[in-house]
Amino acid sequence: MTPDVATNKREQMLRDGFCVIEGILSDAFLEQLIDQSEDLIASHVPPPDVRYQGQHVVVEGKDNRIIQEMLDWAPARQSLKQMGFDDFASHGNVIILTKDPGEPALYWHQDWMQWNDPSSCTPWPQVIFLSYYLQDTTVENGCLKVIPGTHLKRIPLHDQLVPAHEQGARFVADDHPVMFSNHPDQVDVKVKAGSLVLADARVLHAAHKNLTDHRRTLILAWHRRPDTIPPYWKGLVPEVLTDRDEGAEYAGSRIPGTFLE
Ligand SMILES: O=C(O)CCC(=O)C(=O)O
Ligand SMILES: [Fe+2]
Repeated sequence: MTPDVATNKREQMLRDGFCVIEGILSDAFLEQLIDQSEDLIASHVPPPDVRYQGQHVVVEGKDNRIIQEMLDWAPARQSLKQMGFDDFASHGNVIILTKDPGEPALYWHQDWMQWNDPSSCTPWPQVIFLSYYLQDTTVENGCLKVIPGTHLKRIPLHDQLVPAHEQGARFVADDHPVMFSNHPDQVDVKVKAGSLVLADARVLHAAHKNLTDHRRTLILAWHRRPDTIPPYWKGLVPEVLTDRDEGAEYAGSRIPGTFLE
């Protein structure tokens, strides 16, 4: 990545809440990840409540050499570094998420779990996911869709959603008119196998149904950075952040409150 491209990607992360870095995995490592994920999936029984996310296999890097190699993947770390994101550290594990042929869409949601904390207002990302897609993705096989800018700006959809995952969304009917809707501002994130999608935990995202005959797999790794102002940030720092009580305990919440304008 040239320095200009890296700056553009960072700006896209800050403005839109996501970006794509193409061709990050070598063909050989992509093959290894496909084989490894197929093995892990074969010995896994997905609980019924995660059907909108697919298999949902959680794997610790310390238990799996290939997964650890993915978490340490030098081209990805290098890209993060060029973007000024080198202070993001992985949680040490991944989630393998799939859509098998015929499987339903994933509902609209965001994954930020600290909406009572003023750090919800950072104009830069604090928690991101890195998703490696192991197949080309299209609208037909269940690609990701994102509504740009919703990590920082409330839209009417925010107030119509059932809260994500275990907080309710896993239990909605698959014809829910809001959770599985199309939105006029959504972007379909169609990528080539071996690409990396970065997204801010706060951005609204979902995934299409898989209408094809082939499994679509991604390996997602959560990453977090320290509660500091990133060195690249030259803009104003919101007062709620400078006033934030570092010693305070902020009760977790998946529901955006007053910190999402
Ligand atoms: O399946 C996908 O493409 C996205 C998965 C996701 O966002 C999630 O499981 O929270
Ligand atoms: Fe998500």
